[in-house]
This record gives sequence, structure tokens and C-alpha cells, in this order.
Amino acid sequence: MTQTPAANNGLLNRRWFLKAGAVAAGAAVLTPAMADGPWMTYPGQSPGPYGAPSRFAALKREQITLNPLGPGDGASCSPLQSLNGIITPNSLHFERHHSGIPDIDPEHHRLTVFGQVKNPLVFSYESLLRYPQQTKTWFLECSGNSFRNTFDEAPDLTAGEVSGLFSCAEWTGVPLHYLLDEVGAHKTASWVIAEGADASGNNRSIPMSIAQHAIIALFQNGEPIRPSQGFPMRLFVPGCEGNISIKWLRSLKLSPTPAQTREETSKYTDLLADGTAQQFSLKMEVKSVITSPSGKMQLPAKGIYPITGLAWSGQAPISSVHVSADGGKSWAAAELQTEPSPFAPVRFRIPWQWHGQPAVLQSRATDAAGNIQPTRAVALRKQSPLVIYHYNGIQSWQVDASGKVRNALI
Ligand SMILES: Nc1nc2c(c(=O)[nH]1)N[C@H]1C(S)=C(S)[C@@H](COP(=O)(O)O)O[C@H]1N2
Ligand SMILES: [Mo]
Repeated sequence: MTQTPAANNGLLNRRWFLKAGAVAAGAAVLTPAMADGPWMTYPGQSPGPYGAPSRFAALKREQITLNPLGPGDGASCSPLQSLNGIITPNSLHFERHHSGIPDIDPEHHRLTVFGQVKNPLVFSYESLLRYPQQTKTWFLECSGNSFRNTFDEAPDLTAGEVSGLFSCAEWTGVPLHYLLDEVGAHKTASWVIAEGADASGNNRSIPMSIAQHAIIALFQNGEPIRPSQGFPMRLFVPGCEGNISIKWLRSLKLSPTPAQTREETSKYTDLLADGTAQQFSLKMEVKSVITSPSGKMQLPAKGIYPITGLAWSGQAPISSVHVSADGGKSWAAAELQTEPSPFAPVRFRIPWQWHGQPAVLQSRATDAAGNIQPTRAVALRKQSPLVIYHYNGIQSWQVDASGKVRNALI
């Protein structure tokens, strides 16, 4: 079997698996005496009302406590290293709450649209369900995602622990511009101020040009959105920092100016290296992460492994992903396993032959607007080391000679 090298240190041509056949990739040869388990000898469990994963494949979100003094404050990260495709199952969608998850009865919830409008209106959950809806596969990323890789020393973490404040779902809901048309927004109303019905009353000002693309999401991967994602309704602003996708949405105020809320003054502004702060840098940058092999994994033996991961950009669809096994000295184009589309992540993969030697695995995404994911050093340069939002530096996974994979800051 000839193996076409695509780049140094074992990267193979992305189509190698198609030509190589199963045996070379590690599958067992079929023999007549293949074992079956006892599960063929008695009936299994009856169907149930709500499904659960196999007990052999149950997954967990990693928890981060952000402020132990704030009740309900915290985050849980999607276990990116254990998922494939691009969709995050609802039970594993990342969570970020400032004051816990409110238990909202949709019958008693209202969305008020007011401010610089001709007819202020109040919408119930039930009335919104009767509006025309759209369905979109969109990612959501917290602007604080990957913050632990901005530290000076590399924490030993999984891909999900580093970058799992990132998820993707199929969102269904009412395009916001339908409601804005109905209330008759004034021409001078260039901002929408959205507020949530949780105890933190999270509120943010969104420029009208960006709000035009938002939806009021009611469904997540087909079922009503989860309480942790904002049940009964959330604003979903695609491609932008997660904080402006206000959960438990209760009001939208149209205004000529931004509200300068707590979340856009003391927080979610980008403190730059020169000491000034940048506000309303809402769009998420081009980024990617190899999800396997990744931190805390152990390669069992020398051989061929698929390198796979996710790439996304809030600016334009992903156009290509390159992978390196030698710390960025040589690169090979990865295969895109999903169709790129606006505000959707892509799943990429490339075969890699591990010869039992140290390697540094990296991925670098490019989007259709020409944005290229920067190295860690370049990504860190623009911001003050005190507060880091929007970090999108290239992730490095160090594989040592024993096959142990560790987070590395390169
Ligand atoms: N009302 C409200 N909306 C909110 C938040 C919140 O605490 N309260 N957290 C924000 C932040 S910081 C992020 S990153 C996303 C997280 O959405 P998720 O929990 O559905 O992943 O919701 C945003 N919307
Ligand atoms: Mo966030």
C-alpha cells in the first residue's frame, strides 16, 4: 500500500482512507466464528417515553465555576472531544448563565417590543408559535471561549474543557424582522436593546444591521428549546458573541443609541494592549480546533488515526482547513466532511500515520472572506493580558513518544 504523504511527520493524503481499505485502517477480518453477545438470547428493554444514550457511550459536560459567590453563575462545556458531525445534542449544548436557569411557565411569559416604534406590541409564546418560522444550523460561541489558553502555562485539559463554550444546533424560530416590521420601527431606531427574564436581567444593545439576521428561537434540534438555552424563547444572533443571544427574552427596545448596559461596559468589551477598550466587537473570529486526537487522550499504538475537528467563523463560511503534525512547519489540506454554510461550523478530517514519535498537531481555518486563523502569539498580541475575549489562536496538541496527548501553548 503506497501512502502519499501530504505534509511532514505522517500526514497522509486526505483521500487515503478511501483507497486503503478497512484492514489497513485497523478493522478486524471477518471470520465465521465472530462473537455475538448474550443480547441475542433474550428480549431487550421496551420502548420508553424519552430516550437516553447507551450506558456504554454516556457523555458529560465539563463544569466551570466562574464566580462561587454568584448563585447560579457558571458554565458547562460541550465535550467536543467525544462528538462527531457538527450538531451538539441538546443535553450537551454548552451553558452559560449569570444567575441560574429560571423556571418559566410559557403561559405567563410575554415578549414586549417597544421604544421608537409606531405600535408597541406584546407577544405571548402561543402567538409567536403561529408566526412563519425559519430553520437554521448555527453555532453559538461564548466570547470567553478558550480563555484558559491565554494563560502563560498550558493547563492539561480536554478539547471541550479548553474550547467547549461552543456548540451548534438546528434552531427554529421567528425571524426578528417580521416583528420589527409589525411594530413599525422608526428609521432613527438603529439599535435593539434585548433583555432576558432571568434574575441577572442580562441585557445588550445590538446594532440594527446585525439584528436583522436574528431569530426568536423557539425550537432547538426539533424540540422546544431547553430551559438552559432560554425556554420559552431566546434571541439568537448568528455569528456573534454568545452574550448577545439573550435567553428567556422578555423585551426588545428600539433606540437611536446603545444602552451602555453592564454587559457592554464593564464586561464584554475588549481591553486592548494600549489600554483603550473596544466596544461592540460582536462578530466571532475564524477559528478551529482538532477534537481528536486531543488533550488527555492516549494513542494506544503506532498506526493510522483520523485527525478530526471543527472550524467556524462568524464573518463568512469556512473555505478550507489545513492541518499540521509538525507544529506548523508544514501543512496539508483537510477534507471537509460537511457542507460550509453561513454561521455553521464544518467538520474536517485528514488521516495521519503516527510513527511513535513526538508530534504537535494543529489546525488552521480560513473563511470565504479571506480571514485566516492566527497563531497563538499573533492572537494574543492585540489584547491586554488582563482580559481576553474573542481569543482564536491556533490550538496545539502535543503528542509525546508514549502516545499521550496534551494541551500545549505554542
Ligand atoms: N438572559 C440571559 N441571557 C444570556 C445569558 C444569561 O446569563 N442570561 N448568558 C449569555 C452568555 S454569556 C452566553 S455565552 C450565552 C450562552 O447560551 P447557552 O447557555 O444557550 O449556551 O447566552 C447568553 N444569554
Ligand atoms: Mo458568554
